[in-house]
Amino acid sequence: MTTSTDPNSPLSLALAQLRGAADLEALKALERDLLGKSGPAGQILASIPTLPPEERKSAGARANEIKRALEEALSARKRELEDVALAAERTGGDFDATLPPAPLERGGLHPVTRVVRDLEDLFTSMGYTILDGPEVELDWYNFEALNIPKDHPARDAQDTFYCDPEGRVVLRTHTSPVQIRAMERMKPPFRAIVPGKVFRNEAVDASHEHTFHQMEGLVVGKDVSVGHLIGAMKTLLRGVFGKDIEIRLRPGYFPFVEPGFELDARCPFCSTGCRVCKQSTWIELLPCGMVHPNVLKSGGIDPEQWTGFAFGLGLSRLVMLRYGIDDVRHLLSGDLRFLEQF
Ligand code: FA5
Repeated sequence: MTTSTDPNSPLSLALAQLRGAADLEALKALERDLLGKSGPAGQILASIPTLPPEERKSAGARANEIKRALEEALSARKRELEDVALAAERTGGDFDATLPPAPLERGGLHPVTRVVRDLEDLFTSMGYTILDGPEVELDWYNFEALNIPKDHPARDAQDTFYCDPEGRVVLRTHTSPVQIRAMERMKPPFRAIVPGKVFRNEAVDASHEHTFHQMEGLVVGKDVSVGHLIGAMKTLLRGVFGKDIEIRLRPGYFPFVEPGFELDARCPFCSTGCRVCKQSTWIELLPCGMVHPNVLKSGGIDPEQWTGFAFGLGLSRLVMLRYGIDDVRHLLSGDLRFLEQF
């Protein structure tokens, strides 16, 4: 703020001096001179007792205006000089404003995010909807509605973090509860995938985390069959590994599918056996199956009219396979040395 347009007024001269201060030292000296008793505001204040009473008020206001203008100019110049000093310090004292700036450090996408985005692109291109569901889930959705009543032995396979003493609320142990939520919300026919975080209260090692990612898939329609399931799984693997991958189905037990399968994929890294496939040439990858009629009923869908398939991809393990990561615990470690590699 300037309060005078006369370039030779004491205020204009003082402002010009402040703006032209060569360094912080000089600025400090100017502050002493210009904002002290002998500065333009100080002089007006000193003259007030000698003025006629009717002029004193306006003289006081003018002195305050000048003081404010000088303080603003002082702190603006101080900021400029500090920036210059800082830049000089950073460049070893030789600050050259004409040099190009140091390159910005760029972040990267987390490997799980990369794989999720690729899978989302792949599945949306096939007409699938992407769904989300709560990580803190009701026991009903996580277990009961999926045909896993209380005391069912299948609960033991998914060590659960309970959130309340009655056991009504849990951290979801898999993405399958979103099957029921999807059925409640969407009218068949529909196809959906659900990438998300899940939690299990289990001993942690190189292939087991307490918090990891899965991706559920659910298709409900007329006459949906195991053939459709196999076709979808082959497309998924082609999308992830960029080539056709041989698969095989073994029987697998999950109370919410019937029949249930464990889908193994031919190892994408070898033909005779390697460390990744534990010398077997097969990798256990994808539990899946035909949706159990009880589950359709829990979701409000008539199993006489509709059938469906579901799969529960171990996303964290797939990410490890794709990027050759040897320990699942790296994924959520937040260790920049790991993350910077992607
Ligand atoms: C399930 O969670 C079922 N909901 C999958 C399913 C969905 C079956 C739909 C049928 C139909 P399972 O407990 O096997 O199944 O876990 C699925 C995958 O999650 C496993 O194959 C494995 O890749 C991964 N997984 C399981 N536990 C861990 C863990 N502690 N750390 C990292 N990945 C894990």
